[in-house]
Amino acid sequence: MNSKFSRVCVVGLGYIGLPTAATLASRGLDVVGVDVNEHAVNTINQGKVHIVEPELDVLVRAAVLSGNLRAVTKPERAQAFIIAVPTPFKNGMKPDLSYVFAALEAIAPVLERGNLIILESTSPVGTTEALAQRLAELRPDLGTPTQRSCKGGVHLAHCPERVLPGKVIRELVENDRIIGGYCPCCAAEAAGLYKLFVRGQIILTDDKTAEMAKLTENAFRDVNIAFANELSLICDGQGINVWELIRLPNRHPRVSILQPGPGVGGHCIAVDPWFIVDAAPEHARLIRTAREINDAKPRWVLDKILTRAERFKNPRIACLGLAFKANIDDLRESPALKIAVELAQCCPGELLVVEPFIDALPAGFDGAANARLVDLDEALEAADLVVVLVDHDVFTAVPREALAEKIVIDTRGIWN
Ligand code: SAJ
Repeated sequence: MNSKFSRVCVVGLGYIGLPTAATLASRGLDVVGVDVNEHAVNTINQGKVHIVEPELDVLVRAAVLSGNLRAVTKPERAQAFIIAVPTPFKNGMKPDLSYVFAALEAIAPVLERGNLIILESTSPVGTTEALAQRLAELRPDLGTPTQRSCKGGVHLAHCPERVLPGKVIRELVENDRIIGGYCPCCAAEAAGLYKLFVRGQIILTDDKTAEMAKLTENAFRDVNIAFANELSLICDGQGINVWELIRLPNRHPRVSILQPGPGVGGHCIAVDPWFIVDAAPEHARLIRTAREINDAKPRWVLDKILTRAERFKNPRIACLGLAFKANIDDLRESPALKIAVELAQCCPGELLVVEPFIDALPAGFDGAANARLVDLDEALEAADLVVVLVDHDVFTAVPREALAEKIVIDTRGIWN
């Protein structure tokens, strides 16, 4: 394909940056991936991956073998720079943009006139504009974009990533892509890059609207999950099976309720709605309440487990899953992890943790002598209580006979 972009530098080789870098490399571009984590850089240069995501290993191996993808610890010159670093929150649910600004500062020395900078990290409204201001300070010589015009200097856009962990490789290509330009010329430049690999529609807007669009998608999902979680508490008190219940209104043509669970985890849905609340605390009442409902669910599950365990002097509790959702290894903000760690601290018995996607218990369990990482068969054999915290396929496939005479707490409704 004829394109002005032949060399791209991707800053941040995590769940978004690495798949994006490998996808661009698979389209024949020369891609330099940058990460401060040397272990990640070395692993990628061996054609391997440091994270679990279906099909990513094959894509990265091919990209590295072809010579189109290289990982380094410092940015190098390129025509386009993609920033895909974390935007967590810090104390008081305030956005922590330190990684984004550190990435900009790292690329600033190698930038040239005409380059394109894309912010993919989910960001509060105004972040792209703040980057433009910072860039003007860092490299006044570049004709950096100011006052909504790039004046033919450096182009800047926010193109939020919107892929679902577990389906990243497919969604990266097939999803529609929102491109928010700092000015219309910036948006057009960025569209030229995404056209190289996106099969979905490319929709142009301004940077602020793009920032808010991404936050809105995740807040919408959070509110819908909070509705399901609230229903699960109501149904529990009334002796109604919430999963059976939800199937019924969902047969209505205009009702589509999501699923309750042990809480909402991950680095996106459990975090991003707070960026809206932080910016408009007086108006974002529903969004805040949804966050509070979802954040309270792990405590409710924990209390339920402890109540059911009371009849045993030293209960053996099998906790199935630690990840924040099914079939991935990601433990960030995971409600399952929160519940299991607390259980290890307050349970008098033994905790048999099953998580097929990790090799050792994470740091949260340090000092918890009563907790062990075991395989599924051992846990099912020994446990008095079986608690499903994650709907990994291997758990869904457990034959019902293996659960006979066990107390089962199924927070995901997989054995309904
Ligand atoms: N969950 C439920 N019930 C449901 C659906 C999800 O309890 O019915 C829980 C999950 O178990 C998990 C959490 O919510 O703990 C979040 O999982 P998810 O699958 O809803 O979303 P993420 O965080 O993996 O990815 C989301 C996606 N956003 C939307 O679907 C609107 C994805 O498209 C975004 O790219 C991603 O956030 C992101 O990076 O922002």
